[in-house]
Amino acid sequence: MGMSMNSIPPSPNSARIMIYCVGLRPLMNHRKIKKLLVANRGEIALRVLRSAKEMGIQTVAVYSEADRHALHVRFADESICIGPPPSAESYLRREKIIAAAKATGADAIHPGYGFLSENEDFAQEVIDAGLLFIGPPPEAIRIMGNKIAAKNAAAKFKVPLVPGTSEPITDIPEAKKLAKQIGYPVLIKASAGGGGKGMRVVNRDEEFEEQMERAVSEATSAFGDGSVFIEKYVTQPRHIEFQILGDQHGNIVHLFERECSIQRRHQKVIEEAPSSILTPELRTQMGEAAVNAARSCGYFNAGTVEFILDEKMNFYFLEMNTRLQVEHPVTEQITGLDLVRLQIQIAEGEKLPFAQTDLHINGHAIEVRVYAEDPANNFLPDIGTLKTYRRPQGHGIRVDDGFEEGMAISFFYDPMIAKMICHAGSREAAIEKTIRAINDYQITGVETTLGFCRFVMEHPAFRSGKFDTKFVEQHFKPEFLKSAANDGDQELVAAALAATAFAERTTAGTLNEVSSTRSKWKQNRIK
Ligand code: MV4
Repeated sequence: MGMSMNSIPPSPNSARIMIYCVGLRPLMNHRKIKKLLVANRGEIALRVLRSAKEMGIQTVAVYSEADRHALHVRFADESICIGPPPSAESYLRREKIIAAAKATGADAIHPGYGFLSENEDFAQEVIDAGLLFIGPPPEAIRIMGNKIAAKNAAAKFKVPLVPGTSEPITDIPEAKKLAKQIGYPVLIKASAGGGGKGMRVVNRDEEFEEQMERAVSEATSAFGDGSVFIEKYVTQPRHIEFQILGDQHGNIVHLFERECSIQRRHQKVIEEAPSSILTPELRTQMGEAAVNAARSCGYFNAGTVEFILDEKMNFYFLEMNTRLQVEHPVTEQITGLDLVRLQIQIAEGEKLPFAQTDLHINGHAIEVRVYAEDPANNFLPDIGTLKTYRRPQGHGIRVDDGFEEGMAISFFYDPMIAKMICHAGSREAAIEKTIRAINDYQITGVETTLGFCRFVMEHPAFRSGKFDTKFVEQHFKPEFLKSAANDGDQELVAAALAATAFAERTTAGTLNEVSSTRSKWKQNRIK
């Protein structure tokens, strides 16, 4: 195995630097990958391994001691242990992963999502080790990892931004003046933040100092970087993100949008493609803005540009995620493309095999995330063993998961069991398919978010397409999952009525039966 390492060309640092100086584009790596190491675990590791295998690429899995018997380990051609269960001692150890690649003779690393996927130092170290990083250039990760730098880069390419400050705030009285100019409510955001961490809403002038101090101290303790900036607060936005793909020859296209407004505490629960509110004109405009945002940081490979859309249908760039995202399958279903295959081809130096005008939306796809969490108990993780685990099947139903019946969901990692993606000809048909598939999904042993996802699918606000990022907060109460016939609470009764179909199915009335459909399944078998 050590021998194959010799076949990897030496690190092309000098060439890279030269080309940087000439055209600001990194080296075109025309290099076929023979062996790929996947620096991740769970469903995404399997997802990436599958595409690699299909392309005839040898595969290497890395695993922590907790994942010795995990599916990604069994599925890969080779595997290598990288340390104890905590991710800080295994999946986050850059040097161990690069050493694993060298030891197995891998010539490329795919980071998946989470873990090291948006770590610019890791990307650079992979390149410096003479390996291909299946992702964007480190410089693009660096720019987009800093929200202020990201906004300034995007602004140069005329991407619309939320009105706000373009530099980190140091002087509080000065910042307060700016907030007044912008107009309350304003939002204080951490420059190093993302995913909602370190954000503070300020409604009035009098609150400014207090919220400012909180934001800075939160940002300092969470990111080791206290720089913050201010934006006008968009009160009930929709979260719409565009998938982009760029090659190393300067071609960038977008693969349309994903609607991600159904979130809970910045955790996405349901995503769909396309969004039900974009007009073709707005889609074109936002798509062009997304491509420009990518261009502004010299991006290539797969990435996602996040926008918020206000009630007047104005859109604003928020940030860019420089990785393959959890919800990428909805885009794959409506475009018919394999994003991981394309990521690999791009890293190999190939040109994009299509132009923007070749791309079309086919039907509608919805993804529901199945977490081992208890929606009746504030979505607390409910780790345990999957006593029963049966996936739904059928035309247009895709399940990306990393478990089999009898396996345990580990306390060390994210409690996502699976993503279920339903694809149909229209949004209505995709919703119906999703509900049927949820009902067919059989999980016992842990509580899951399946019942919650059915609640969303059946809710009039979701069905009408008129909802925003406050949907869960506004419409969901855990009581809906237990019993519809509660007390005289007006709002509760109204919403319970909205969820009638849902309530009728929950005969015994506890979430366990809802999410697992255990009782229903038993009945079916008795009959
Ligand atoms: C905002 C916003 C309103 N106004 N910025 C949340 C995560 C991070 N990506 C940025 N976020 C927001 N930025 C302005 N100027 C509202 C949010 C926001 C949000 C955005 C997308 C999806 C869900 C959200 C939930 C709460 C707040």
